[in-house]
Amino acid sequence: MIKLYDFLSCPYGQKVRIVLAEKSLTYDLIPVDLAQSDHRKPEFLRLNPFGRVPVLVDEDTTIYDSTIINEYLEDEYPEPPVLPAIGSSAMRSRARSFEDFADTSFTPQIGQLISEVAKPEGERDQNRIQRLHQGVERVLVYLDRELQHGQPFLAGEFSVADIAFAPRLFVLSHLGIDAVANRTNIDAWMKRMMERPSIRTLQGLEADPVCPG
Ligand SMILES: N[C@@H](CCC(=O)N[C@@H](CS)C(=O)NCC(=O)O)C(=O)O
Repeated sequence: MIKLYDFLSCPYGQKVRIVLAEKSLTYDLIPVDLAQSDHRKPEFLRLNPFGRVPVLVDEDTTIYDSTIINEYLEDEYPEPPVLPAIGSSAMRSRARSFEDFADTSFTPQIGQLISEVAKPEGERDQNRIQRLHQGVERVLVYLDRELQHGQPFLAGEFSVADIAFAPRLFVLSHLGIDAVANRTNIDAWMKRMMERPSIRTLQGLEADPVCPG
């Protein structure tokens, strides 16, 4: 039985949970409470010396980092795929580039915004909030342009590219950011994603300032 060590509002853990749902894989979810510093306990550090969720254990195999976990799941449980087909090298690298961009730029930027707006009003850095809003706006303009050629998802079929953006894309409205106004391609893309039961598992999850991602 697969075990997933995770913190529910972690966007990286959500990436893995979407892939597990896409592939109809059952697993035990083992909560790691970041607010209680569970991730700094020796038993967790034995699984991931960097002390971060998510971690996936499949029999004798222990893997950390959402991208690497999802690559493992794709290798081990290939159907249905979450990467463009082997042989479509350009499309596969496009999917991976979007995933990397979401993980290293989009997701952390929104994490910072969540932390900043969670502060008591008098302590918020309004200039920082404005800069972060502008950064998110630039990404949305870019994504809308990337989706303009009528393909259903960022790298053709639904893939890790879309999965990596989904966790933070669907909390933007809680931050007062309208991702879809005047962006018909993003609007259609988000609606297509919401048709998938795997993406609907994100519904009701709040953006948590404990999770820096
Ligand atoms: N690159 C990692 C990032 C994972 C990550 O940053 N997880 C956060 C929670 S959202 C964490 O565990 N933070 C605890 C810490 O850094 O102390 C991945 O994709 O899995």
